[in-house]
Amino acid sequence: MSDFFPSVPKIAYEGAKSKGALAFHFYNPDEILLGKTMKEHLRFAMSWWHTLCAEGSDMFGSGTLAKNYGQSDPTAYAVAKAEAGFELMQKLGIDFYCFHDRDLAPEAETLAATNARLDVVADKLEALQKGTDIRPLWGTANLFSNPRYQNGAASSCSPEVFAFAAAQVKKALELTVRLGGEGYVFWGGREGYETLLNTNYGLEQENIARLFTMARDYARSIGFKGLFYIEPKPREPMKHQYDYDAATAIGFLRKYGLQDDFRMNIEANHATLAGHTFQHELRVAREEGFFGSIDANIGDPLLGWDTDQFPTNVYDTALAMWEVLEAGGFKLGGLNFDAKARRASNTFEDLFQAYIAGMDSFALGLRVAVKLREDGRLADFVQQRYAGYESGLGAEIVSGKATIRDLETYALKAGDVATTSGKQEYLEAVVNSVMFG
Ligand code: XUL
Ligand code: CO
Repeated sequence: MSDFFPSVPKIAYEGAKSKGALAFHFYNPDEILLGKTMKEHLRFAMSWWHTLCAEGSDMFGSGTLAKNYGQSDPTAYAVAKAEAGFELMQKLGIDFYCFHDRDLAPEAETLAATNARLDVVADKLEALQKGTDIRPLWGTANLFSNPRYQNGAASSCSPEVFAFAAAQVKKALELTVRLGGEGYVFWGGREGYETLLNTNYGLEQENIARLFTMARDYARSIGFKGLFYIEPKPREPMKHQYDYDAATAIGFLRKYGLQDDFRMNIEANHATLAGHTFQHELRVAREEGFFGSIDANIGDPLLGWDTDQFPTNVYDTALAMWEVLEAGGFKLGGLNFDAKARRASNTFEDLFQAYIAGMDSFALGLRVAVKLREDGRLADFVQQRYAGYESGLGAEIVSGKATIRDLETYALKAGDVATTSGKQEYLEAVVNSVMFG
């Protein structure tokens, strides 16, 4: 193993009572819950971009933590970054990583030279993966940073730009397959519009579906067995992005016949930007049969932008893990920390502590979700609340037997209806009693 982070040991589980700052307090990877280890339930992944590339710059100032790994040559830097990534994952016991093509290696003068640089990094990644369980949770292509994508990628007004996007996706798919990746993500960073005055909305939507279809068909032809994901986000960088939220993206997939190959990658902060809770987005994905993967982070409800903070709110992680368990758990997806330490958390130790905080928070969320299921009060309440649809009038409505005339006859005779309490505060207290009892 490399030695980029000499002050950080392999992180061990020390339990809730330990005050160790570089230890897990709630994430005990081998502990069995509901028949699976915590590690199998949570399937944690490291994001290449925030973790290994981003140095903490913002629009008002430069980076606060240098991540050049002692290299200035772009290819040597890319290779050293891979070594640093593996050291970090192995110290944290993380088996998955997520990458954009551009995170693995910076762009060169031409597409051919860029691809050659990616091949060097892929050789290195293959060597590092050997003898470990580490592999990509998903790969993706960065179709938003280069100025050529200022009008969109697949949704660009220019077919030349569409061709460049397609070429990048093809190479990113090949890398994902070569490295044994289990998924491929489309986040439509610039797929949207700033003003409808210059936008052919219909053609842009169709062209996005064309790129997805080409990607699906090509990936299957080179042996990709994994899932594709759409990662919804309503805005930022575009004023309006087409994959606004899970419901919108699912409607799109069904319209274009992509529902068998694509699922949702739900990101907590994107839910906040859409005016939804994280749990809402997971519930929509689950109920529609599109639950897939999670980008684990948290936004700031007081701010209207994507702060990508490490998730530490256990109430949120508990309700998210409730949805994950109700969906039957992750199949090929997992929990990717699309999160960055705050700009003033400016040491590598902070980065490890950020991961520990995030992993422990999801471990706590899992533990609470398991207890909520065992407690049973929430599920029983919901079952009882809708029990009217199991017999009599309700069963006739659900089975389609009752006509609108029958229902009018019923209502005219009934006089009035009995109302039932939603009991929200009681249920919120139940969650608290399970969490802290
Ligand atoms: C941006 C975002 C992306 C995707 C992958 O908000 O979440 O990093 O996760 O392109
Ligand atoms: Co994301």
